[in-house]
Order: sequence, then C-alpha cells, then structure tokens
Amino acid sequence: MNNILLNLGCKYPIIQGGMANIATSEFAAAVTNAGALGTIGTGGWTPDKVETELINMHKLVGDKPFAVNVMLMNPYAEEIIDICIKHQVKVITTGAGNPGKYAERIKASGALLIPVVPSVALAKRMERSGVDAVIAEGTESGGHIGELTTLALVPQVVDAVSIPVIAAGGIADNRGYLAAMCLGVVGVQIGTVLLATEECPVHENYKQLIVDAKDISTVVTGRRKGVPVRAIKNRMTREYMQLEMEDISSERLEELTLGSLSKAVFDGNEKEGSFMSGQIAGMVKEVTTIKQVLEAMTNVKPILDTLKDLYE
Ligand code: TUI
Repeated sequence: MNNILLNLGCKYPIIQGGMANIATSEFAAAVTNAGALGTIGTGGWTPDKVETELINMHKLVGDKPFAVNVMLMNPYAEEIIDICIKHQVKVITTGAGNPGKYAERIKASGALLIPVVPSVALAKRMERSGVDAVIAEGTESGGHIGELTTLALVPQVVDAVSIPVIAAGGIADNRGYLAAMCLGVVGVQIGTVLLATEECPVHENYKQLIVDAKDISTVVTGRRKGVPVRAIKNRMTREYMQLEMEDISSERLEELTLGSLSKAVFDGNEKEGSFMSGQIAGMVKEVTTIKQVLEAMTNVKPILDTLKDLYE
C-alpha cells in the first residue's frame, strides 16, 4: 500500500502531536519505538535545546522514523528548521502558522514537510507551496486551535487537495480512528490520549486531570483576544477569560499565560497551570501505555464486523 506514513517504516499510520514542553526526545522515541511516528515538539525551546534533543533522539531510535514539530510562533522557528536540516531530520511538521517561506529549503534537504492546517484555504495554499501532506486539525484538539470541527474540516480538505491528508482533533480510540479513515485520510495525529500514558513526562497531576475530565471539562481561552487555546477549565482559564471580557491589554494577558504551560507540565500547579487538552479527555479513563493506546486504536476489526452485519 502506498501510504506516506507506512512508507516511512511506521507500523501504524499514526503521528504523535507536537505537544510543546511535553514531547521530549525520550517521549517521542517511546512513541516511535511503539510503532507510530514519534514527534519532538520544539515549541518554547531554543535552537541549542533542539540540537541536544535531536542528538539524543538519534541514539534512542537509530534508523526508525521520527518527526520534529516546529511551532511557527516560536521566535527561533527559522533557526530550529536549520538545525533539523543539519541533523537530516526526515519529517518536519509545523503548527501555528504558514511555513510557506521555509518550504523550498526544507524540500531541498530531502525532508518531508507536513504542516497543520485549520482550513481549506490554507491547505490549498500549502499544496501550492509543495508540501508533502497536510494535517487537518479540528477545534476539538488541545492547545492552539482553529474554528472548524474535525468532521466538517477533514472531508472538505480531502476534496480540495491532491496530496495526502492526516486527521487530527478528537481521536482517542478505534471508533475515532476508523471514522477519520472513512473521511479519506491516510492516517491520524493524536495528542491528548497520549498524555495519560506511563511514558508521558508530564506531572502526575496533569495525567489525573485528564483521567478525571468529562466531556465539558475543556474551554477555549483567547478567542476574543490573543491566541485561541483549549485547556482544562481551572482558575487560570477563568481568570484569563474574565480579563478578556474586561478588554484588558494583551500585555497583561501575556503576563498571565507566561509560563503557565510549564507550571502545568512540570509543577502540576492545578490553579495557575495551562493544562492544554482536547475535548476527548472525557474518554480517557485510566493511565495506560503508548503500546496499549496504539493497539486499541488500530483494533478496528470488531467495528468492521458489526458494520458488515448491518450492511451485507
Ligand atoms: O499548533 C498547534 N497547537 C499548539 S501550539 C501550542 S504552544 C502555544 N502556547 C501558547 C500559546 C499558543 C501556542 C500549543 N498547541 N496546533 C496546530 C495548529 N496550527 N492549530 C492551528 C494552527 C494554525 C493556525 C493558523 C496553522 C496555520 C495558521 O495559519 C495562519 C496563517 O498564517 O495563515
């Protein structure tokens, strides 16, 4: 089968999301070694830190495939791309912006370029820039998000471009995985469901918040001012939204968000942390392992058998 993710040597057509401050080389290597495409998340990192992690990654996975996610709002994005090229990274995913101006350089290095897109317009623009595939990410996702839901966005992107499409946002189990594949994608990207794994390096409080979450536990801050970010509802998100309503300056909002992701990831500070999470946190019932997540997600035979009974 000609599939851009399986051709890389992955056992499963599943990418781990960029997850800034969380997706270290250790975590990404655990994902790659479990058979999916592990991704080093470089949002919030300096080029030096990225280089150290890349050297470690090569040690941990050898020839197995992995990606680096470049968060384009990172002021060091361009230098980080140069480091990736220097270290012959084979897959670069991007988020939070348009990587068009780097496309030529990345393609010349031989790497695959796979940007996250929140709309059909950006998907088409990216196709014209020569990218290899796009990740169509729905608003169900955690972290920085667009407006459209996965179910609405993905088939519209699939119809609009000729390059492979990968679905992201709201995928937690075999039902979501198979549903996404039915929309015409070649694979899926997952993040939230991997937070509650033994291998994930986030603070225990973060994992517990995901396990305890219900369907309506996440909110989006920054829709009025700043950057839309989905996270678990807590004191931090309430204060942020209150300030947004009061037409407060963006600077003060930045003060509030400053370091809030690290407060969540490293300190497990339940009041002041930004516990970025997708809407599927309500489906996550326990902390498992990456292997269990991937095996459960790709176990689609029981669903196909039920469908066959219904329609044959
Ligand atoms: O990037 C993400 N998710 C993220 S990045 C992140 S780190 C962060 N921390 C604090 C504030 C903001 C971010 C946490 N989660 N997902 C991919 C994604 N990309 N979602 C939306 C987009 C996007 C948005 C606009 C991609 C392109 C785009 O283009 C606008 C343009 O330039 O045309």
